[in-house]
Amino acid sequence: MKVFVMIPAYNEEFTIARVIKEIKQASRDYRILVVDDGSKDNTFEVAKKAGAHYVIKNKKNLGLAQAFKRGLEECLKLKADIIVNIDADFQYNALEIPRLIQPILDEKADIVLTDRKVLNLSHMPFGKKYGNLISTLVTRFVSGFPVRDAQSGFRAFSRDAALKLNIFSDYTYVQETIIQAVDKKLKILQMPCEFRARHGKSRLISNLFSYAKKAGLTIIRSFVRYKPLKALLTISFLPLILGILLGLRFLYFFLMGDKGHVQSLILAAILLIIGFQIIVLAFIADTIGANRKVNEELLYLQKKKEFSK
Ligand SMILES: Nc1nc2c(ncn2[C@@H]2O[C@H](COP(=O)(O)OP(=O)(O)O)[C@@H](O)[C@H]2O)c(=O)[nH]1
Ligand SMILES: [Mg+2]
Repeated sequence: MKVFVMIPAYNEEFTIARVIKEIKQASRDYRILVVDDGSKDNTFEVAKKAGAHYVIKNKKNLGLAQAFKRGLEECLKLKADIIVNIDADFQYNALEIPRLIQPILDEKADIVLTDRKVLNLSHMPFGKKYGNLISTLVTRFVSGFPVRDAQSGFRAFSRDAALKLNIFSDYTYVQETIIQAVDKKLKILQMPCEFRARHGKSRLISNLFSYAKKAGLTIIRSFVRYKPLKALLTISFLPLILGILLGLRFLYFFLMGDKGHVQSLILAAILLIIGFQIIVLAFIADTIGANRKVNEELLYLQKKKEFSK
């Protein structure tokens, strides 16, 4: 079994060597791949010197999700059987990797996620803690999977799961991969993990509002992409219910002999038309979704062949 540990990194010269050292401590057999995403510091050189087996560099900063995608593809090309993703900032404990990959080795899971138990972390600021919680709850609603920590980057994937996942976002892959994995009926397990305090500022989150905006948009797009029927039918509820209530109100007055309230009748009609149109859109989107499924299956077969052993 070839285990690859990949590390997406952006300006992490101060911590990447420690992460690599810890991975080697966990096992000398793990292959280490660093994706330096156009760092402006010496991440690339430091990673090489620390003994990473493969260090690839994007000329330009393409964003974490694209670096993650490239990392997965490189590991697949290098014939990985299991791919572990760990961050470059030494927040996760690499000594936990053997425990993380065990369910995949035992063929009990396709993906293993970790739970940092953010609410119990004294070193995580209040805003980030609750931002994490909200994002996890939204991902839970969208995916229908009881995820406990949707933002944890410490994860393990079987080769087959890595072949099946397609990343579209530029910014963050964490929620998108969960929503997709559920859609693809992959077996997901979760386990608690250690999460240390960060040295230096977050490279991903400059401020919580911009994170909420970007991650929120990614989640909504994944929702509409993977669950078009559920997403659009949910949206259609609002105009439909308002339209029905207004219509009933008009009917009540009408039956009581009051011939007024024409404005609410017009508004009710508009709301009902909007609601029904969204339902029609939902079915069109669902049909397009069926096409996406066929395309993704073809892509999976193609990748499997291309990256085959
Ligand atoms: N490849 C790549 N990695 C990034 C980028 N931004 C952040 N990272 C890495 O993603 C991981 C998580 O980022 P981090 O700043 O720790 O986010 P936080 O822990 O959620 O605050 C770290 O390993 C970062 O080096 C980026 O633009 N590209
Ligand atoms: Mg971090």
